[in-house]
Amino acid sequence: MSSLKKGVNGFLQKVSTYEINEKNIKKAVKEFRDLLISNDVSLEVAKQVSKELTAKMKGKRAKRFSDLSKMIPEFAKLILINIISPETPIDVIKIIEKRKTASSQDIKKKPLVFLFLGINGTGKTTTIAKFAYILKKKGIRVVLAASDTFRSGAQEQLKIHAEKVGVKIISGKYGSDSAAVAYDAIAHAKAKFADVVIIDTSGRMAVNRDLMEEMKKIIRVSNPDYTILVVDALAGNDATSQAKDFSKDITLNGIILSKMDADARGGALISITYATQGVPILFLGTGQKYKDLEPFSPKEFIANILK
Ligand SMILES: Nc1nc2c(ncn2[C@@H]2O[C@H](COP(=O)(O)OP(=O)(O)OP(=O)(O)O)[C@@H](O)[C@H]2O)c(=O)[nH]1
Ligand SMILES: [Mg+2]
Repeated sequence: MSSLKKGVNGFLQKVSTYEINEKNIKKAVKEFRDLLISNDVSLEVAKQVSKELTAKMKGKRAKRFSDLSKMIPEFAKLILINIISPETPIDVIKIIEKRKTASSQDIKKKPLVFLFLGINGTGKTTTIAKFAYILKKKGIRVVLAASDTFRSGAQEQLKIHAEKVGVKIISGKYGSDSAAVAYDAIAHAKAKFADVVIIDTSGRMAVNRDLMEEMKKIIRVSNPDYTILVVDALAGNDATSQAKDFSKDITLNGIILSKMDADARGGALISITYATQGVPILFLGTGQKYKDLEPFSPKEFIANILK
């Protein structure tokens, strides 16, 4: 259990002894805000939550609540779900499956292109393998583009995954042009009527001008339908900063938060969509096995914390 969930449990137990009045509401909201902050929710979001919570509960001594432990979750749930929900949620699996059954030949001629990016070691390559595994199981034809031609071992790493999962891979030579590898993979997918191309890229920081220029070149050449940032839940608040920094420079269509299983605090994802002005979290990485990639549901996530 994450320390956020544990903390919320303890908090609710404590405020169950609080009679509902203005003074106690203020005290409890402040405690709730501190609990969020200590579990990697950004200061900005924690403040926003406490502001909205105070406004919603003000003057409400509703008889239907016996104490604050009943009242706070009811309002906090709505506020938090709203904060982590994107304006337009996307279900990429559904979109891919729909395309597969589309009758138009034109749609089938062009594969859907997914580009993965993020800083070093966040879990891009592993997440791509998991994503390919999900798609493969659904009978979707996938081509991987090993566009990390930079880090030694990266080509072999993706190759091993492609073999295990049973999908085609287009590789490149170390030091060669990443964009060209992506281009070749898309050309291959078109020729073979594959449904999806997933491009793996080398890790980079959003502040690295040269590598961001290279990323923009990959984007120009591959024209991805979905550009997906992978951030690591263990990075806590820094995952939010990374998402914010990348989203300033590049149009992101989705975010995947990896290593949720290893993250003790569990609050990192609450600030991400807010910080990127609405980029949806698509999946959570929950382990090192191929099956460990779960679609993200804001409602379920919050309901589970504020039970
Ligand atoms: N526990 C856990 N480990 C993960 C998860 N996702 C990835 N990892 C591990 O994180 C480490 C780095 O994963 P990679 O997929 O190589 O990361 P990357 O972003 O491709 O790294 P670079 O290409 O070097 O930038 C590996 O040991 C993975 O097994 C996850 O959801 N949970
Ligand atoms: Mg990698």
